Amino acid sequence: MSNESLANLLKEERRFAPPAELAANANVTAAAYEQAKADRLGFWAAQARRLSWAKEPTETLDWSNPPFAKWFKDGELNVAYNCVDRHVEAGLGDRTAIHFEGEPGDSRTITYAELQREVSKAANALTELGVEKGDRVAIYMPMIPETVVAMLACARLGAPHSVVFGGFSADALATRIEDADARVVITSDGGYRRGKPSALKPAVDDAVARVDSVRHVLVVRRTGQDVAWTEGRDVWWHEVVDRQPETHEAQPMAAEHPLFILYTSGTTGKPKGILHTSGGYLTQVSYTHHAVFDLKPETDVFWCTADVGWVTGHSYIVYGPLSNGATQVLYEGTPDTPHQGRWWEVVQKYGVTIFYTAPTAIRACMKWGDDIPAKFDLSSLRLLGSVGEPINPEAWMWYRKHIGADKTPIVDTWWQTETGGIMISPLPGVTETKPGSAQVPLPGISATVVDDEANEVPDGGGGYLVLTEPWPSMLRTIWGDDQRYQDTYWSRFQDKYFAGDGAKKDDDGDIWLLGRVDDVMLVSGHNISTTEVESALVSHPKVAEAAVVGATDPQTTQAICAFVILRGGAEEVDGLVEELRSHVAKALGPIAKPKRILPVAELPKTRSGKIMRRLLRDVAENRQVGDVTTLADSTVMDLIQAKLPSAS
Ligand code: 6R9
Repeated sequence: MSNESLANLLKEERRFAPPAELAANANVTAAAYEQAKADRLGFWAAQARRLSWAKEPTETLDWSNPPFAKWFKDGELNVAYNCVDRHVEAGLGDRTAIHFEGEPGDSRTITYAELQREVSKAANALTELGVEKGDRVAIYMPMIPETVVAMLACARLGAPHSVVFGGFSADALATRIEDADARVVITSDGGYRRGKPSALKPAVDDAVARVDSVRHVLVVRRTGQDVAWTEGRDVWWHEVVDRQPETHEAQPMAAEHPLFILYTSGTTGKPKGILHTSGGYLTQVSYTHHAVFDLKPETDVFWCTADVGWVTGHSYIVYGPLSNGATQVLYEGTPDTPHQGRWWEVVQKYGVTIFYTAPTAIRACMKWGDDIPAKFDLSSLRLLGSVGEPINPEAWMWYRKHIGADKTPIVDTWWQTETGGIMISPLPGVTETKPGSAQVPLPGISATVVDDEANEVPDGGGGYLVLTEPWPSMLRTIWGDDQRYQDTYWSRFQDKYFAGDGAKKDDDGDIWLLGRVDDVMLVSGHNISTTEVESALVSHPKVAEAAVVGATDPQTTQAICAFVILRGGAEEVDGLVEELRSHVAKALGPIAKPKRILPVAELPKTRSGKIMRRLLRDVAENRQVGDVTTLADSTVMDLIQAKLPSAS
């Protein structure tokens, strides 16, 4: 296989230096790279001291049985104590922890002192329901404060939580409850989505009926809609939590005590229960939140728009920000309810200073038009972040210009459910940023790009992203399946962690992520990245979004087939498809010219916003479309197929 085409496609020359003021006051400077390089374990041992330990660890890493890592193994701490109580003990009880904004417009402000009381009551309630250290608790909730409280209450008791995204079906929930053998499920009657109450309890009733491990279902009343009730099993949160004592003594846990299981959807096979533990996980999410977002807890208002059902919500809504004593926004609903400026209205209302979202959302905002954010005062913003997919350079430029007033730095953060915390990202006070690149492994993180034979590629080369040293917030295993953990992540390139992403290094050695390797195309002997062709398409003024797949082709092995969403409802005019094909050929070279381009109204996405190219490949190859259960909107595929003149 040739990797050079992967390496030499897109040339991005734009550079953005950190704003001088931010650089001068940055939490982390270039010295951190040097310190970590000189003594990686010493660096992480120092970061662990950001936390409050009941027993300080003396050993940083035990890697005697790779790939099974133990970080800070003789240390003891309580994660919830670190996220809540210690801030109250430090006199910060009156600081706002959460500005909650419900979709219908209701709002609540919760201070750290209130959060401490709520978490203590919830921990007492779970204890009354029989939850003990080590028991698993499933959480199936909307984006409301009780969700955060429930997670912290579990952490406080050492009962690993398994948060299942509220948009998942009863089926998906049942599989996950069963795999983790959860004893209690915490849910709500429903949540508000797209302007109306959306029920959650029926899916729980359905799922719990199919498994036998669940003893209790704890139900938060959010929407007030009718719910079916199983006496003895179901209990209302307000009945059992509200009457509990407001104090609870947090017990220290061993650093390697399991904190949570989070299932990754995965495109094939049974979902993988990614296991994260306490001390190393909290160290890395706390450090990365401080370093990458330059958080000043006294003055910043942080907002991560992810759902807590995804790892981004775990690490950068719950554990990272709260361990740092941050003030943050928690928003329940969708970005376009009741209007397409809702997010910017929330930024204006709370004076959000740091905003973290996904490329899919940025592209949606581009599609809705520049005039929408322009109606709001976004001048409080000083830092923007991106996560979840490669961000197309044009989306990056739009984000900076229309949300960031052409001056805020953007941190493009690469990481995974498995890595637990951010791994590759610019540092906002240090790195000269490049649109579309996550650029550099963080201090203390060892990442590189290798070829098929596991050799590191030179600058300018392309191949596979690997992590070459263990890191504190790494997954410890796949729940109940050590073998699958080894096979999936540690067998392809001997002792290196294989992330499953294609990547290249540019001439400066900076890393560019090129999408999942399953999505890389092989065209006439050249590996071509779907990400790069998509970015070339999105750089055309008429294109808002693009998804590219390789379809089997008798002449060229695979032929590039693109699905595009036109911008601002642009009309599909004669000659536009031809213009777009030439545009890609001009940007990337003739080899990357799509054979077919099909304008569509929507693209198939997972519920966390990642494009599901597998389904588009089915369409492009004229096959029956495969499993659509993880799609956010399963009607999208019908729309796309209806547009096809003939699928050949
Ligand atoms: C945090 C999260 C992980 C996969 C990952 C990669 C893609 C995430 C990215 C990115 C390019 C970025 N990904 N961030 N690709 N640039 N900044 O999204 O976790 O849901 O497990 O997905 O997402 O393909 O391997 P998860």
